[in-house]
Amino acid sequence: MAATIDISRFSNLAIEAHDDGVWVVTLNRPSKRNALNEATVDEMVEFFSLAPRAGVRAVVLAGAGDHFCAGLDLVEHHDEDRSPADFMHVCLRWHEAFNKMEYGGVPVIAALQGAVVGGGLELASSAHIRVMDQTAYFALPEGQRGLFTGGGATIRVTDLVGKARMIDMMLTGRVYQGQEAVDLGLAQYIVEGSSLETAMELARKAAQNLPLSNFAICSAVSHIQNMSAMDGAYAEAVVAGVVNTQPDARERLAAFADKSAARVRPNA
Ligand code: 1HE
Repeated sequence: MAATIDISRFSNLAIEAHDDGVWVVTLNRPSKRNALNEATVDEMVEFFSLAPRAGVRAVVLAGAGDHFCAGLDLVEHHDEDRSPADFMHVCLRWHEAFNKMEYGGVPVIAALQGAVVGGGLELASSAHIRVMDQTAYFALPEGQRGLFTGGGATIRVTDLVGKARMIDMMLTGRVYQGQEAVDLGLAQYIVEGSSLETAMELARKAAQNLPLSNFAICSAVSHIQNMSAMDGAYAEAVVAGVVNTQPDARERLAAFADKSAARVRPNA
């Protein structure tokens, strides 16, 4: 059942495991602005397939260099001169990777800087939390390139910003950045300093939750969104039945009952 992740197998991703169960996965083609070629997506499928069974408590997803990710590798796409069927399979592979992130049950926190564009935004929108720095900007330049989104933007970016803004971004190449991007939901945090540092703090915090609680949060919420309200409520009850009676939670509940656990207070 348990899996191991052999870091030496990865070259397009730089992977680093920390003692507290936080893993840092870095898109590592900065000279190509971390554009997503087929090999990188294959490595993402491999990592995110293994992570839920390998004791990974949280993942920070980052991009090396000044840009998070420039989206589809346009040069590879040009050189491969793909058939419709070929590109459909490329997209299905992206979906496999991104679904494993969103539905895998391990918290994924994206640390964003510079361009988060096209497929880069599709990738970022598959993470559970997005932290941007002051340089980060979001766009869907597919329209200008004679392309269309294929990595889930029609679902995930539309979920974040709504249909009208998504269509505007695609038609006009509109760029969002700064506080406005947070206000629209493209990121949940904007920081003055390094997005990686804040993403690490958030990941360490999430990693302290019980794994089964995190599994439910980072899998059930997304699944339930795809259901009718009736079925979703039913699924929620079933998941809560399992999670909320887990033996590992008893210690935390006891600490609340004996008043030794921290209380929820407003920020100072
Ligand atoms: C790339 C890519 C790429 C850079 N594919 N190679 N995505 C886009 O339309 C974004 C395209 N990229 C850009 O607009 C810019 O490159 C950036 C704003 C991200 C960065 O600008 P800059 O000035 O720092 O870099 P650059 O000089 O444009 O590029 C540096 C190198 O990265 C250069 O390679 P070199 O070998 O000539 O040095 C570029 O070719 C390479 N590079 N971006 C391949 N995207 C499943 S459907 C998804 C649909 C999409 O994602 S459409 C793609 C949208």
